[in-house]
Amino acid sequence: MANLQELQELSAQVRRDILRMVYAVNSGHPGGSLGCTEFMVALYKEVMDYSTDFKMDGKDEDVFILSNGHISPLLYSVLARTGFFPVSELQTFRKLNSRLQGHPTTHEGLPGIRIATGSLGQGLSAGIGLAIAKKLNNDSHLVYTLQGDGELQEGQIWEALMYAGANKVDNIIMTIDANGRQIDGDTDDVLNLGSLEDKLKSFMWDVVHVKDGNDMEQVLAGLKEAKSRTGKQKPVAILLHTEMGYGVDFMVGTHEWHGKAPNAEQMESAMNQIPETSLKDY
Ligand SMILES: Cc1ncc(C[n+]2csc(CCOP(=O)(O)OP(=O)(O)O)c2C)c(N)n1
Ligand SMILES: [Mg+2]
Repeated sequence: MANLQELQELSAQVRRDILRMVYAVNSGHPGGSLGCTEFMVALYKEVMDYSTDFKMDGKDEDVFILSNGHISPLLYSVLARTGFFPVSELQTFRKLNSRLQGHPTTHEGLPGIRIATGSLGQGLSAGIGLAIAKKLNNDSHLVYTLQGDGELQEGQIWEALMYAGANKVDNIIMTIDANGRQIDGDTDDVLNLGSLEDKLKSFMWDVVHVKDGNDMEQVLAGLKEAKSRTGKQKPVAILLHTEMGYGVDFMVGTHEWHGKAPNAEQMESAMNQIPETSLKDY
């Protein structure tokens, strides 16, 4: 178990990784990656039970699916820094023949990746299938997924939500990155999602709120609460309220950094705002 300060230090180093990866190739998605950093660090450092000796079938361990695959820089950094592959491999992000493609893929064999994601809307269905397989195998571990809020506009999500609720798939925890933003603007303007809590409850899901998804203590408490609600005949959702671009002053308050790399001047400013930690840059 890491203490709060260690988790915050790792979060800072992960944020540097995200920015350095995206800047190096002048492409990628910093906004959502920075916003979900506390969540992913908490999940992999404190919550999930898994082995870094990677097995594709995920049997007898907790599994995670990044359904909003565009925030791959965050996943790659956390996987590397929890021991799935060398941290130095982060420098291959988005390069030809790299195992770290722009969106996670499986055929390059990167440890920690069990499904190709990035075509939005699919990860929840796969997660529900995995959760049902766990029940059939008498495997009491959990399945975790992360969805973007804009991603929820995909029709397949609602079919999956309906299925899991009706079939009492109570060993899955789906987290929604409720940042209120997506590629083209605010979710309220692009396609208003209404009350997600009401919608989820009407689909027979249990709902946990994390008011500030960039506050490590709140994220840890929310994940703990969600875990305690599994096994009770309902799938569990976490509404994680985050800030897109969190940690870099000019990246917050807008959707503009959803999928854009900083220029040299902006990068210098961002790096000054998040100094290198004792964990060291890759
Ligand atoms: C099926 C599909 N349609 C469109 C896209 C293009 N796309 C990539 S990210 C994105 C916006 C997603 O919004 P959200 O899930 O809220 O992610 P955030 O911008 O908050 O990171 C879109 C439309 C895609 N990847 N897959
Ligand atoms: Mg969003």
